[in-house]
Amino acid sequence: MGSALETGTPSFVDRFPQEASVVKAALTSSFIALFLGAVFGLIQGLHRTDVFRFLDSQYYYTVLTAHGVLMVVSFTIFFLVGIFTWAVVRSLDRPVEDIRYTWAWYGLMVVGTLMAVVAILGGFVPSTELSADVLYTFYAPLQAHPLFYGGLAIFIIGTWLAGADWFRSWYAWKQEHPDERIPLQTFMVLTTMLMWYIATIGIAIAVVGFLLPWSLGLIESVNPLLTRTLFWFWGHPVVYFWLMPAYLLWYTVLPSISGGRLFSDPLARVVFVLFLLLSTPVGIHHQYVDPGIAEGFKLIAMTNTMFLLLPSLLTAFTVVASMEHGARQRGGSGLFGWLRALPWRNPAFTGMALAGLMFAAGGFSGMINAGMNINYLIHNTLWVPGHFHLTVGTAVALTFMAASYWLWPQLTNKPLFSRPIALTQTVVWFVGMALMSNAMHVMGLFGVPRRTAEPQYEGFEFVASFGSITELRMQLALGATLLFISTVLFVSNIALSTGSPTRTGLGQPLSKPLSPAADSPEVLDNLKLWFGIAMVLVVLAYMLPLASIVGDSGVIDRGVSAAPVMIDLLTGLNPVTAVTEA
Ligand code: HAS
Ligand code: CU
Repeated sequence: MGSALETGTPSFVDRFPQEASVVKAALTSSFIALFLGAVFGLIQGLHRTDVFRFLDSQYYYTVLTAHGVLMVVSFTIFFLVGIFTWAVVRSLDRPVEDIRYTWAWYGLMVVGTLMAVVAILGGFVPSTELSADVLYTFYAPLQAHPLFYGGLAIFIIGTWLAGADWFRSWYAWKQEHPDERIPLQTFMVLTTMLMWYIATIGIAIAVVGFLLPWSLGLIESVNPLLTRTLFWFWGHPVVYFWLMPAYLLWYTVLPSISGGRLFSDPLARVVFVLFLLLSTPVGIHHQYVDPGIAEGFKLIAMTNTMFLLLPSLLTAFTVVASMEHGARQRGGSGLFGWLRALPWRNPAFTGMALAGLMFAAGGFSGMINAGMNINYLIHNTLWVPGHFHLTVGTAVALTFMAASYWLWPQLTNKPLFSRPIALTQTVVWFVGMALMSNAMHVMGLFGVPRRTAEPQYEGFEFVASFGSITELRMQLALGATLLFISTVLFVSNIALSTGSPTRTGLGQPLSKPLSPAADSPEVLDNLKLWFGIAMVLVVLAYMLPLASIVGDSGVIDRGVSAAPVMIDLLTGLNPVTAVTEA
């Protein structure tokens, strides 16, 4: 540590070298996944727009699965475990309890990923038994090789153990600081992990109880509606598992980068508690068109989803207020004039601000998805990929890249290779995504389907009128190409930073919130209470729909099951006839 103080603030690696190695390993895994995912993304974007076809259409699902899984399972979650480890160690200001344990869960996640990726890539080699062309929404009836499900299970167990690692650190810290509030970053990590433990119950049952035994041939058939419902039980909260590390960065790092302070620590805590409570009991909003789930349950999911907008709207307010505070500290003034005083030349800032801006649009398309009646218009169209490329593909991905420009030097003691390239990269991402997601949303409204290699509707022409499908296809392909270029710029900038001359003291201190935790009631830090309420809400939202699905399939004796009667009362619908009619 001694020499580190010579040139400035000690960085994370000066203070916690062993933990910095794990964080670096996790981020490196994440960036490798990002790069590979981007290669598949480009192939697929050019293929479905018919601009250039690298492969036969029979491989489209293999490419799409590789793109989806590498991006939303590997890239996002490896980044999450890296950033959460950093956040817990930094905010508790203590090393992990046992670094071998930390490496063990990271190792499990790597093994799980490799198994799943081998199974997916097997799809390119028809002579092998391997294939997992099941998309990242891997519910039945599509079936993958057991290696894929096994890999996923091991990966998820790795994340559970990672969560236990962070709880363990917090517990040890608490023994020494019995009267203190949980540091904000640790609070965010712990509430997110509680949400994750609840959410993964669904996917664990789906994978271990049904999909894996089915693909091993141990059971002959599965109930597709049941595995879909269990999938979405997890498949919605997982989107907040991707988003929460970005929120953590927006709340705790972005204000400092903007030159100011977080507006309110208590409000940030409220937001994370709301996500813990509301993330899971909404999954049925992905199943509005599924027959076999009574309308009343869909209505409940829709209502919960609308409540779930609240923490993001609160975030928009708090984060922008903190940015404005920073800008005014830097001399900005006027109603909107302060925007000019923000540090737009700093790639970490610009990336996160542009990510936030796009999230505003992604949030609005989410509200449209969530409306039960209007969902029928856009479900299974290209609109939905348009939505999630703004949310996970920009709010999350661009924030992660921007934050890496800030964090990576503090993990390695090596300055970033090039700030101008980094700045260009964030802007290229923004422009590429603006084109691609705009085209996707509009094409979705025209009814162009998602998840297909052959959606062309017209032949490819070089002259295309503005707003025609052909023009939109070109817009999509151009956007996809820019996104690929942006990814290459990002990954190579980070890779080249490793070779730059070593320095010490690259630490970037974080500012304190304007309104500290002490301003809020202590009950906010009562994790057991929030976890308990969250469990109750999940049981309320899912018990009856699951009971009716299981009951209809005959697993539960209808004679003793109260579910159909209660469903009748709740919805005025007879679920059994509802199923047969649908
Ligand atoms: Fe979603 C489908 C509803 C958020 C991801 N979503 C998907 C799928 C994915 C996904 C991957 O109700 C496709 C799944 C599949 O393959 O089938 N989504 C919502 C709603 C929200 C939402 C209501 N989604 C997300 C997030 C995701 C994500 C976050 C990933 C990270 N989504 C749906 C529905 C479907 C769906 C339906 C099913 C569609 C179908 O039919 O298949 C909300 O959480 C959104 C709330 C967000 C806001 C925006 C707040 C704005 C902020 C910005 C602040 C500005 C800043 C910058 C910081 C209300 C916080 C300022 C800058 C300056 C310069 C000042
Ligand atoms: Cu959802």
